[in-house]
Amino acid sequence: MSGKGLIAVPASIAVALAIVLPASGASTATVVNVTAGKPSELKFTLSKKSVAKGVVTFKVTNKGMIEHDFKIGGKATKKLKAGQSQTLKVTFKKAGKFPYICTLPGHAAGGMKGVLAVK
Ligand SMILES: [Cu+2]
Repeated sequence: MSGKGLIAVPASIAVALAIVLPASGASTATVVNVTAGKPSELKFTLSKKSVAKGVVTFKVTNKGMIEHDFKIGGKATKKLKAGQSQTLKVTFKKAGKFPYICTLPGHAAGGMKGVLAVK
């Protein structure tokens, strides 16, 4: 009877672990931090210029003043307002060079694009 209160705490810890565990299930979890709107409004900064093939998680944050998105390998984030972020998971099955762009009108043409090497 007195143990009832003690059970509640471990249960909440178990829930927290369950959320964390699926990510570690992947053999190699590659994370690339993508900053949009920095160092200038129509630029991206990626934390890695090349990644190993497989599942890559892009953590995209808009640090600019206007809306941006991030598109690579046929997948794209929603339009992110200033300060917003979104995680995008993309599976690269083959090595190669994968261009990324911001799809908002004029942004890629203005320099908001680049190439990620997959090895
Ligand atoms: Cu943009």
